[in-house]
Amino acid sequence: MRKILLAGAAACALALAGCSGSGNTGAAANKPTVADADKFLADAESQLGDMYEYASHTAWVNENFITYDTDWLNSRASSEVTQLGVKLAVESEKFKGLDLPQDEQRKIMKLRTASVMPSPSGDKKVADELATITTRMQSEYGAGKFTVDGKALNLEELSNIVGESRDPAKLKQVWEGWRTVSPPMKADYARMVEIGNQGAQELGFKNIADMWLSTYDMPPDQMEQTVEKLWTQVQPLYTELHCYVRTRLNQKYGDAVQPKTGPIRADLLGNMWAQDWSNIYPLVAPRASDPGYDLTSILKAKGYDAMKMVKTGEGFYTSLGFDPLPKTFWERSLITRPRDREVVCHASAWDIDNVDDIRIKMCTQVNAEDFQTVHHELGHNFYQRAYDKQDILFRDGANDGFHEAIGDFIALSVTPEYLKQLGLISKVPGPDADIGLLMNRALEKVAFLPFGLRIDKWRWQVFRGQTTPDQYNDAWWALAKQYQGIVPPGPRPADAFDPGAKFHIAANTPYLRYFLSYILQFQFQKAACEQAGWTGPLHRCSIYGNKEVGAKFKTMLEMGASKPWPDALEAFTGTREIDGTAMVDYFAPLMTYLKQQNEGQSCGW
Ligand code: X8Z
Ligand code: ZN
Repeated sequence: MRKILLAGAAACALALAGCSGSGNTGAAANKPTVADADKFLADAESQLGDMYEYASHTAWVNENFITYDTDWLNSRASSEVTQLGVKLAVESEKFKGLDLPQDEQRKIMKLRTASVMPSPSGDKKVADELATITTRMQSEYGAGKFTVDGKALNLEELSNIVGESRDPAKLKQVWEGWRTVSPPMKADYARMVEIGNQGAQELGFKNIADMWLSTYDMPPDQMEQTVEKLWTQVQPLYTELHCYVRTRLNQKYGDAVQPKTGPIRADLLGNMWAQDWSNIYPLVAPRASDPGYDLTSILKAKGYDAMKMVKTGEGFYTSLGFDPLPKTFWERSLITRPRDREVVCHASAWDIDNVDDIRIKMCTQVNAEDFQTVHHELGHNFYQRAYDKQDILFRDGANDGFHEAIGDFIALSVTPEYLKQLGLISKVPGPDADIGLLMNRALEKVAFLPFGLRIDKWRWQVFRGQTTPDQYNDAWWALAKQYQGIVPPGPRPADAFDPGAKFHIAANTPYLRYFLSYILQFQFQKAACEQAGWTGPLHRCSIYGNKEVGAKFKTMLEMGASKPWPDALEAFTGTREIDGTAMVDYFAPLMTYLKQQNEGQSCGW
């Protein structure tokens, strides 16, 4: 999701600066009353609504036409958003300790914790500097190119090579090439951290990590423990998948390229960041369990284009009882990469006016991965629309993991049965294809988990000062090895800043949300299929067309951020705990298969 935040150019959630503990406002003489708090919040929401709308238009233009001037405009708007947010957060401090209604306490808490990257209050110069830095990094990423065989290639083109090539030398060249985009960002990144930490500390947080972790309706250390619990639950599944994939890559490429033991070479996994391995499905497919179709080829063969993919995605949501997307969605969205200008192509969903001006911005390609991403982005839009009757500060996800999980949950219903209903395949493969189907999904979902975790593990270390700028790159790869069991294809240059070659670092978007989303979406799926009365294996369950489930789902979405996230989870699933068991159960038959296949191997790295 894309929404204008304090941080400036980049962001994905309605957000404002936090404020706690500084105690620097609120004159004792004029003790504020509950009525003052009501008025303050009403004014704050009105100002924020206006500011977000203005800054969203600016960011939209900037990201759709990256130029010197749109960077300038976006930096200015983003600085204004930051300054307003910090100011309001500081002002809200004076209502601390008042016996306010729960809603209002929650709104003040949202003001306190929603900032992604605050600057110190009352300092326009530093706010401008921060906004310039964040805009510049994002635009450098968006316009990034690397020349292969005399042709300057953009990220999609480079990613396509990483997805399709089986030539280790070519893979290494392209993988390393994309990472030449980010060294110029390193000094900016370090300065951003410096400013952001000052901002966070003024607002009463230890650092930005503490602030980011304070957005989950529990103390930050408890949230970190929750994340550890989840990782412990799913880690065994990842270790088995890693082991199995490593063996198959060894068989394909030989010991010199991919040894039988130890970590996996990152560029062999079919994705620029090794976060989604589904592109190497053909290399690792279970030998006797072929589903008999390849969604990318089918979409192409059936003449799907980007627009038809988005329309098909919309059709899923309307089948659940959601209203169709507004006409303006189709007029204002960017659905394919324009030929003649620089664009931030990383897929995003926008809510420009916080009501109905919802859009996506995506350089859609006709393939299975983008079919999934279309459902993902639309999930953001349908969520935004569902909570548009909430007050401004509650027009947000129950937590950011929920926002990311909506569309992915819907896409879990893209089963063979559903593809047959769409007329994309003529025959639904039988149970002997189950392991193949699950393998495909695991390459996307299970492979992602340690990646989803280690991105913010790195940032938390950086924000806490445990990793200094001279250690940025080494710490990045130490975590990649520790969690994902992957290594770069060769030594990294001294000036490398590989974190900046991942969108969410360059664009300053928190990442824990995706880890949480990959857990939550399976909880949603389990609950939805139970509601639908499904008794077969979960990976074969599609809720397409189920209006009853749709209505219940919508009830959760309409709550927005008005209640603590466990309330929202309970409304749809009946449980208040985020828990990895649903995901583990979903993949249980695959786990059995992987263990059999891995027998005799020494798994791990
Ligand atoms: O960034 C995204 C979405 C937009 S919120 C396309 N995702 C993460 C990524 O690409 O790194 C979805 C999966 C993880
Ligand atoms: Zn998203």
